[in-house]
Amino acid sequence: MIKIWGRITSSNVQKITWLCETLDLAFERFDTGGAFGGTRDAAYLAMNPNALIPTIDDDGFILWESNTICRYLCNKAALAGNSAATLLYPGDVRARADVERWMDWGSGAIAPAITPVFYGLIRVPQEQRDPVALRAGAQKTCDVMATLDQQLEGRAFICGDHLTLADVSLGSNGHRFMQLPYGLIDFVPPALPNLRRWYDTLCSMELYRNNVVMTLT
Ligand SMILES: N[C@@H](CCC(=O)N[C@@H](CS)C(=O)NCC(=O)O)C(=O)O
Repeated sequence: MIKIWGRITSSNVQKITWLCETLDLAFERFDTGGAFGGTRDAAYLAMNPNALIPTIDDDGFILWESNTICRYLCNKAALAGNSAATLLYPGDVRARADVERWMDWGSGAIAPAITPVFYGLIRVPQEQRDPVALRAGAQKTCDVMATLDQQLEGRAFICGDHLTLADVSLGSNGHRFMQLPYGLIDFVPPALPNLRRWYDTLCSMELYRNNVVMTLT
């Protein structure tokens, strides 16, 4: 059974548990990181020297970096004949590169934009909030998300008509983006209708709701 270290409130852990359930892979998750701590314990650092979550152990194979974990789990499942894995992570080199492009874009563009806004609005006490910086961060996040909105024009999912690892990888920050309490800093995000439709579609999927759609904490 796959072991996963990481609290479920982490966007990077949510994508792994959502993927495991989508692929029907059995796993056991250990609350780690944030208020649970444990990431600086010697045993954890021996697995993941970054002191970050998630980390997995698949029958003795230790792996960190959430997108790499997603690709590994899909590759392994596909080799075992799991047809859901080949839909999520296509074998065709161009289709696969398209999926990987959006996964990398999520790490390189969305995560650095949304993470400070998420922390500022959800985890920083009100008296310590910097509304001017947060409004600028929220605007930057919306500018980045506008690229995703454009990609979703005429497409049900990021890379076409079915769910791929691109959606699994970006879906957790998609939930955060849609649910952040922008009113706390008097910020009104633009409509981004394609993004809204994509999010609504994901919300109609039981495994997304079970693993990702939760109160932001
Ligand atoms: N690029 C890494 C980022 C990992 C990361 O930043 N994880 C955050 C949670 S989303 C973390 O470990 N924060 C410290 C903590 O929760 O204790 C990945 O995708 O796995």
